[in-house]
Amino acid sequence: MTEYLSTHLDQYLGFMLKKQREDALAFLGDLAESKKFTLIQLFQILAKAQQEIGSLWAKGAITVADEHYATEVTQEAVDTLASKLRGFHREKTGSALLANFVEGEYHTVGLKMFAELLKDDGWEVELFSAPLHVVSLFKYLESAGKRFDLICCSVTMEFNLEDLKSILKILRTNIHTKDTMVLVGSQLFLDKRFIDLMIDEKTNTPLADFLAKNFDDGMEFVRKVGKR
Ligand code: B12
Repeated sequence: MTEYLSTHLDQYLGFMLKKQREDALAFLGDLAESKKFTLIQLFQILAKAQQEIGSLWAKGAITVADEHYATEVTQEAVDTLASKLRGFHREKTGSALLANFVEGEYHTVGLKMFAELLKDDGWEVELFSAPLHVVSLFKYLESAGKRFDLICCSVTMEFNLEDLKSILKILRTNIHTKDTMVLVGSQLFLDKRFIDLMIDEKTNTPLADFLAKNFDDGMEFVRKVGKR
């Protein structure tokens, strides 16, 4: 993150820690209206702020309630910023489904932000941040007669990786999804150990088409595969 962005990060964080929700949202609204920043840059500020909140919580410097407060503000900020900055696209880039497939995964802010980034890039997006069981997904695809060009999911907790791997194996073989591109995003992929785990050990093939450690990575991938 550039020094310029990190000053804004400190200010946003300051408002959240002082429980100044209105000021936090107004501050971000002004940044959006200045037209100096892209949506992805502003989301990077929010993501960094959330990660900082996590570190403060882990150190015992703030409470669980403080952390929940910050997350509520950030989720509201995602909607506010997206509605202020999203471009209009007559031509659709493609269709994407974003879902939290793992029942025990409660971290959903990254997926929500990525959904907005895709919309901003012209994708038709359906987001399911409450856990969506693959069986329900397949029933939905069948009854709606739908196919998506891209499926995105996210995982944060290491203990959810095995469940996610099983789900990706099912997506790879099911008639409704086997030809769909699959993108997984996670801060775990900052560590190569976790990237190496994301293969089907039986066939030695990757379980996803791309593993993103941040939004830039993810957008670079989707811009390559999107219908142009
Ligand atoms: C908010 C929060 C929660 C909230 C989540 C609410 C919600 N609706 O999401 C709640 C309270 C539920 C929660 C619970 C827990 N949490 Co928590 N949580 C956080 C916190 C503070 C912020 C998460 C967040 O909003 N990040 C902002 C997003 C944008 O960041 P991100 O998800 O990392 O996304 C980036 C990349 O991963 C990637 N990405 C993510 N998804 C996707 C998707 C796609 C498609 C793409 C392309 C990219 C992408 O791009 C993003 C930008 O770089 C983090 C701190 C942190 N470092 O993340 C801790 C953190 C993740 N939590 C942690 C822990 C320990 C827990 C609990 C176990 C606490 C407990 N004792 O109960 C539980 C586990 C719950 C579970 N089973 O999932 C630890 C995890 C440590 C670890 N790795 O083991 C962290 C790191 C805090 C800490 N420093 O210790 N948590």
